[in-house]
Amino acid sequence: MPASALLTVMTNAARKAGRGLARDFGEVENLQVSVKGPGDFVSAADHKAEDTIYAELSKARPGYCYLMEERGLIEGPDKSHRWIVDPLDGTTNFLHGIPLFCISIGLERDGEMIAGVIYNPIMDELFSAEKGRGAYLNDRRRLRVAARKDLSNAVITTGIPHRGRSGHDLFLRECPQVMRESSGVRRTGTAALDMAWVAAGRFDGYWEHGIKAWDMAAGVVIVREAGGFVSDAEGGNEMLDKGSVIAGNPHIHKGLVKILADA
Ligand code: LIP
Repeated sequence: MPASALLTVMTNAARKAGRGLARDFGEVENLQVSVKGPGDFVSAADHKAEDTIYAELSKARPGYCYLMEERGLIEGPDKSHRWIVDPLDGTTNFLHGIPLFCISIGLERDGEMIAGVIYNPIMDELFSAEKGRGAYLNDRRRLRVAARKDLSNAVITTGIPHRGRSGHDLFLRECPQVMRESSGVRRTGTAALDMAWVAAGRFDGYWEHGIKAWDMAAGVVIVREAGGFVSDAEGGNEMLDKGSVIAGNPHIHKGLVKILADA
């Protein structure tokens, strides 16, 4: 299906910012061995990517509101549309020279996610979806969640809370349950890519607590358009407000909701 005008705008913004991030990532790999380290450089790269995305989106759709990782909330006259943007999801990976990071751009209309683009510039993989029009990889390949029905065959990805984050005890209760029931647990370090890879059928399911709306907004619509289910940790639809998410194909999603509730 040819990309709509909306997805073209989002894709162009993601690819343009992605070119900058890919260049900066090359530099970061060199900075690993410097005494100062790459910290300031990465934060500048993150801000630059956000500037690019903001400029592209506001040129194409003036008046929309924004929720961006670096700029926070920006009100516009059009209250029914809001861009939800993470210019660099997987910042810690990027900082350490690990090539797993992405740009995530979601569009919310009247409180519902209606379009999303997640772009990994290193693998040149762009995951996109618009409500009712399906989910695609690089505009060509239709995405479908995996068909596995049993948790026992499923590979599940998650996020592990680290220093300075809450939820350590909860994770230490939940993870053993999933370890016991599934065929493997993974941790990529980027929530947006976790969701894109669920949509692509690479992971069968994903759960995480304590993340932000911009980490998951685009992923919500991409997973759903690939035939998957997405909910908050209680099985409801308040992922963005609660900061918890469970995603997967309908069978695995159901299984995860149950075992995580018991944890
Ligand atoms: C990160 C997530 C990651 C999660 C981290 C963090 P950032 O986002 O995508 O998977 O576990 O806690 O929120 O900070 O790289 O944009």
